[in-house]
Amino acid sequence: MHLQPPADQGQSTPEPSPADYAGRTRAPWLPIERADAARLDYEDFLARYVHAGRPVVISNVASEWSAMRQWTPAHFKQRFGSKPVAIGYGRDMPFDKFIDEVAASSPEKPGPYMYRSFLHEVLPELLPDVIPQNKFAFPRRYASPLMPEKWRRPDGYLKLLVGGVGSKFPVMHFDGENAHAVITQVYGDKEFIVYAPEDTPNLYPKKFFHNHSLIDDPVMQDLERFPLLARATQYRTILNPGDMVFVPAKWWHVARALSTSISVCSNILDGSNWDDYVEDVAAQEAETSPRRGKLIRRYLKVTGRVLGKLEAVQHRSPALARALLLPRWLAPVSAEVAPEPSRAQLQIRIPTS
Ligand SMILES: O=C(O)CCC(=O)C(=O)O
Repeated sequence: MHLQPPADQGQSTPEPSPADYAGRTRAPWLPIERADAARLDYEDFLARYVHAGRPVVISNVASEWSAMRQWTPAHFKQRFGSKPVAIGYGRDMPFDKFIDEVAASSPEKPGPYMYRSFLHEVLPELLPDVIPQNKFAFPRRYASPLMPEKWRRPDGYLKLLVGGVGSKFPVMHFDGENAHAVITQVYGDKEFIVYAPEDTPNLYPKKFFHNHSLIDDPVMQDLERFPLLARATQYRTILNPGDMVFVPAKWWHVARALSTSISVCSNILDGSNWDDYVEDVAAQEAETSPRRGKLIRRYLKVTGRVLGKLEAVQHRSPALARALLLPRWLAPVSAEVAPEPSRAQLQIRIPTS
């Protein structure tokens, strides 16, 4: 799907000087559609974006979070001191040292970008700061008690993303498990770029990590090395505090901090991305045991059908669904019946293997 740009939603992104990029071409881009949380009904969000596979930026999603008032680099430094945190794969650092490097980051010499710190595992102290749940980021089927424990993620893999100006998420990619992604900006500003799945042949996927792209910079493009990139349609936005971008399954994405930036990211799973989720998870399991892969596929297919039926009842008659206690068992179809996760639930340890 290539999207029509909304007429009145252009934004300009501060760009590095072209002189720094000899031989590179500045990419044309279209804005990602925008909506305001107060004017977007949750059911419309599901129909217009989640089930239509269409990205959107929703503003003012998190005004009640204490994170919006408290989270700053100085706050993290003071609160966590030298506690070790995961920055990237196999790379831990004391939090205070990391924050110093974030402060020293510049477009010419970008510092580290934190993208592997899952809140439940490393920073559970931060969980109360992101309650009440941003309803548009609700993890849906990931939170259902019918999900096998190994794949239950009541938090949708909630994690912290922090970087200084010029730093960026290390690779353009789409999320594993065919998950939808949601990134909510808490502090500072971040440029966010997405490409539709239809552009995959133009985005140079890596051979063994087919959801990672070889493209090093989608803004100042190396068209000699990546000529097909000129055919791809880039969508771009700037996330400001309180903005959340919804990135549908299989949409490529990458982000770059325009100032010191703090955000949280999580994933959504529901009927719209279930079938390929099942195939992804079954293939993962089959790598160690083909028999287990088959069993998991069968189990998840049945679970998907059951959840689909229960969700349909809830969609048609929320009152009946409530009487049948369905909201306890499934991913809610409406935020009005979405259970607010209790603190106890938020403190459970999410199994990682
Ligand atoms: O840095 C970002 O906002 C991108 C996050 C992301 O894509 C991810 O964690 O998978």
